[in-house]
Amino acid sequence: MLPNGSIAEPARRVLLIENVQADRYLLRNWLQAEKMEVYEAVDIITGLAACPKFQPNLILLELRLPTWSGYEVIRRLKNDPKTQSIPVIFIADSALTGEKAKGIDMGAVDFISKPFDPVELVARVGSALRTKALLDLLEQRAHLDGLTELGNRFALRDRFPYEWETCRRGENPMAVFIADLDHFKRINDQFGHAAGDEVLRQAARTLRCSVREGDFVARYGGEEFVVVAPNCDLEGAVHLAERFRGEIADLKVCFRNQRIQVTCSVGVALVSDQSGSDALDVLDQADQALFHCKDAGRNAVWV
Ligand code: GH3
Ligand code: MG
Ligand code: MG
Ligand code: MG
Repeated sequence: MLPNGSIAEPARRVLLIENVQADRYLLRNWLQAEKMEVYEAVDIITGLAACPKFQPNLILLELRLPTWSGYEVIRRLKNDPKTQSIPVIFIADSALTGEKAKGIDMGAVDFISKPFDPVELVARVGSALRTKALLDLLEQRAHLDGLTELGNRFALRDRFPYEWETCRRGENPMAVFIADLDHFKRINDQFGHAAGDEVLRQAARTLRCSVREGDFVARYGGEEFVVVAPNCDLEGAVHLAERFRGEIADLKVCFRNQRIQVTCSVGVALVSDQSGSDALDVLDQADQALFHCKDAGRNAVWV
């Protein structure tokens, strides 16, 4: 998003999968003339292999490829989490209306027909790229907490199972922390809600800077943050939790000439061989550990 609120120019990377050389040549030239970055692939295998590096914003796909049918390609693209959000425009035979309907039904956003009309091609590709940019922005916003710009619960819900599975497969431990600001209500009552917001922002920034690379921080609730730390054993978890606690306690938030101090309590749960329990159980364990901290007087860590 630009400062004036409008959407920035969408990224324009187009993966062109077309086995007919003459068509590929035409399409590439028209798209490049519109300042689009084009990656050409002669078949679907080469096309898919290029995706991780090229990161296309759109796939322009010939339906009549020799190996798999175009429908099979669309089905595979839409079933793979890594490619399913990339819009597909397919190249259809203008005589076959059933073909066009089927491609759209299977998840393609649009089609272009042969013989190509370059003006129409550029308009359809441009429109799909703008929609894709908007969807990406929405997706990003939907996973961000508006106040602290940390991930929100949706982000945590998406990330948690992935990290957990990765650690389990490698038989590595993982630690989950819930850090809850102590007596935060008093801060709001004493300094006002805007000051409370500033404390939340700075506490979030402190946590984000304090975690290791590869750890994940989310705002879990009002004044509660969750940290997911893959490859972290008991000793590492205690060390990290103490670091969070200490850095929040050292934080001095200046707001309208007032200095505000805050502490936090950190509940920790370890995931080692958690067969049978799920993500919610682990957060629940961290929450119970947090309860012990509060019970023991706050500004504390409990595993
Ligand atoms: P404890 O030590 O037991 O955690 O006490 P606490 O006061 O921190 O906890 P409590 O759950 O009683 O109160 C949390 C407060 O956080 C109440 C709520 O108004 C405040 N809060 C939640 N979200 C926000 C926010 O976005 N901004 C501000 N300023 N305050 C918030
Ligand atoms: Mg709380
Ligand atoms: Mg609290
Ligand atoms: Mg509370």
